[in-house]
Order: sequence, then structure tokens, then C-alpha cells
Amino acid sequence: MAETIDHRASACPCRPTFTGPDQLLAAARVVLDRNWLGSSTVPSRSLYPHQWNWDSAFIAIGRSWHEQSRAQQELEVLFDGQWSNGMLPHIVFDPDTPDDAYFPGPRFWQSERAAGCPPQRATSGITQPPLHARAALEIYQRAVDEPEARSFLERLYPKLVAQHEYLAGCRDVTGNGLVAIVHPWESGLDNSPAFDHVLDDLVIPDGALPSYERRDLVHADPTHRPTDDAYERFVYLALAYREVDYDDAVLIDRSPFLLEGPLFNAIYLWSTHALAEIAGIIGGDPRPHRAAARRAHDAMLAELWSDEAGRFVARDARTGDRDPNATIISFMPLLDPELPPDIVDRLVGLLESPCFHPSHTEEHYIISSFDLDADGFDPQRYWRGPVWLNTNWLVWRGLRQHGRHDVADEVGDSMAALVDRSGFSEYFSPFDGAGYGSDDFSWSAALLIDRLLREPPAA
Ligand code: 2M8
Repeated sequence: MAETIDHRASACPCRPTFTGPDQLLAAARVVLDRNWLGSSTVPSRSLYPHQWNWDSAFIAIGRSWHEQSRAQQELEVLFDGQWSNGMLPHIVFDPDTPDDAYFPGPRFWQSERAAGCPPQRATSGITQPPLHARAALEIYQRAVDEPEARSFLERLYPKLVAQHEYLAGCRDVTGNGLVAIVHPWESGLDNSPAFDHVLDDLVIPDGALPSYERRDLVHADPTHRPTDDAYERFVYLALAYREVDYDDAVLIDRSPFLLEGPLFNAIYLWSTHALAEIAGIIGGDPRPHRAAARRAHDAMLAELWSDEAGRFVARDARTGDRDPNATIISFMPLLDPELPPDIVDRLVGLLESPCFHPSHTEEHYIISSFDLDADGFDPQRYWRGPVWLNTNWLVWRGLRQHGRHDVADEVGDSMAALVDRSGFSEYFSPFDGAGYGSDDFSWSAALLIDRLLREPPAA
């Protein structure tokens, strides 16, 4: 058990005072406008000055409520960076932003080494959770101009199919129906304790790392970001992939990091269902997508559910070792519309337990990214304790899907309360709601829009 610390001492000095949902919505739109580059949106002008893969899906969902055209463009421009094997890179670099504005930038990744990288765009060489089919479907569902949205779906559908085929074909490394990630950055939650059981054993040979400068530390407090030790592991794993020219077949034979996780797979499954719906809308065949969704559903229950722990766990695809930590990823299979009700109940039980409910302080916010009682829980450190709006939103959508509106409302209300308290920060303390990381963070704005407009909070 971790020592009890009074984290409320770290209260954020800035307290935006929004007078209600309308002001919050207007402020969220201003953030998205500020971060618009002309054809896509940066997650943050300072920390993340390029286009990120799953950020753009979240952003497109938020934009879909009031600007169909930019929402569509966000995804279409992202897919301009797709590789010919279907891989959708986790960063598509903005050619007008200097290489040293972000590390690792285009000179590090050298995406031109991969046979299928599009010649016109420099990209990273890894991917991120495939939320894009879901985002595309939601843009269509809210479109003001339906014929245009239909033709958008027709244009995007083959690219989405290629993205899913890449994941099912090249990343199902054990043949069990689950998609494996080859780098913590692919998870979207890179510094999460969910990966410690694999990363702790990683040995970096002397001289294997180039010298580099962490640009993130110029823009954010180092005590809120991953440690240098973690970063070395991230850089080392990225280099290992680059050295084999991003050839999955070779990498998978050698990579020390191959992980089947509940977040990536739950999003893949949720988007596979969306792909089936899109196929139906544009006159395609939904059946292969339904079959793929069934396979992912079965595999997630068989391989990632721990009945003993009462939660979903990440699994080392090479050794079969399971992650012992309770983190936010434990809840993500709530996105599976066919998740059995008894499992939904157990996840709700965990969510309501002291592990994720900081009820010992009067002011508190859910859902922390790590078990509040775990050794190593840190309310300020990147993915090791703070609340993030994107993970809240994913759990909120999952709970609503299973009719658990009482708990869903609590999660959704926490999103609005955090922004009300600290503005559109990248992440927040679960105790006092202080904001950390970047200000004016795009997905915080986009997902708050979705939360407020999908179901306005009760007055
Ligand atoms: C964070 O990840 C990047 C690397 O991709 C970083 O730490 O530099 C994560 O929060 C990730 O999920 C997110 O997509 C990215 C941009 O917002 O930042």
C-alpha cells in the first residue's frame, strides 16, 4: 500500500470560471480553432506540433458536432500518411514545422526506409489505437450534408479496411485473434505501469543509443513526464524497428516488446463493428467485419480477462506473462457491445472501489489512470495516476453502451468538472483537479464537446 500523501497541497493557481455548458462549449471550440493548422489539428501547439493518429480520431469526433467538413478533412489528411501495407502512422509530420520542434522527429524515424511510406509525407514508423472507423461513422451519423458524408465514407472505407487488415494480418503475432503492439507509444498510454512487466527486463546494450535532446522537457515539468530511463527504453525500441526498415516479420522475430493489451484490442473491436456499419451504409459487405469482431471478442475474453483479478490485463505475447497492475486499460473492453453482463458488473465494481475512487478526499475526480493504492501511483506523472479525458470518454461510452448510465454520468460529469476547474489541460490530478502537461489540449476540448452534446448533464 502506498503511503497516504496530501496531494491537495499542489492546487493549481488557475481556476477558469465557466458559467455553464454553453461557455464550456464555446471555449472548447476556441481551443480547436487555435490548434487547426489549415487541414488538420495539432494535439498541442507546444508539446505536440504535428498530427497524431488517435488524437485526430478524437478531434474529428468532437468537430463532427459543428463542423462536418473539418472533421472529414482531419481524417482524410491523416490517411494521406498511410503506408501501402495499410499501417497508419502514429505521427504524420507537418512539413512546415522544424525537425527539432519535437523529438523524435522525421530525421529520427527515417520513414523513407520503409518500402510503403508515402513519398509526399514524412511519418513515424509505428501506429496507435485504430479509432478511425468509429470516428468516420460518427461523422456520418451527425452530418448536415448527408450525400457528402456518404461519399466521404466511400473514399475512406478502403483505407480503413487496409488499416484493419494490416493489424489482423501483420500484428496477430500469436495467431490468437489479438493485435499486438511493438512499442509503448503504440498504446497511446506509453508510460503506463501496464508495460512495466515487460520494460523492466529490457537491457539496453552500451552504446546502442544515439545522443538526443528531449524536447518534451522544454514544454512540460519533468516531474510530470516519463523519466529519462523510460525514454531510453522508448528510443531503443523505436531504433530496433527502424534498423529492420520497419519490416514486421523481422521485428516480430526479435522484438523484446510484443504486447497484447485490452485498450488497443477493445478499440480495434469497437471500430471493427463500426466498419461493418459503414459497409452496410455504402452497399459493401459487412460480414467479414462481423466475423473479425467476433474473433476479437472471443480472443479478448479468452486471453485478456482475468477472473481472479476481476479485470482485463495486458499480456506479453512472447512469454504469456500477464501485467499484475490495475490500470485504466483494465476497463476498456466495456467498448465491446457483446461483453457479458457479469463481466460488466465486475468492472463497474472495480471502478467504484477505492482503487479508482479517491473518496478519502472531499474533492476528487475519476478515473485515475492507475490504482490509487498501488506502489508507484503518482497523481502528476504521465499515465501513472492522473485522470485523462480521453480514457474517461472511452469508459463513458462503454458504460452507456451497456446501459450503466448512473456510473457513466459520474464519469462524464468528472470530465466537465475537471475542465471547469483547470481548463483544457492534457491531464489532471484525481485529488484536486489541478491540470498538468499541455494547456489547450485538443482532445480534452473535442471530447468535452462530445460529452456535453451527446447527453447534456442534468441541470
Ligand atoms: C503522448 O505520446 C507522445 C508520443 O506519441 C509523447 O509522449 O511524446 C500520448 O499521450 C499519446 O497518446 C498522444 O497521442 C500524444 C499526442 O497527444 O502524446
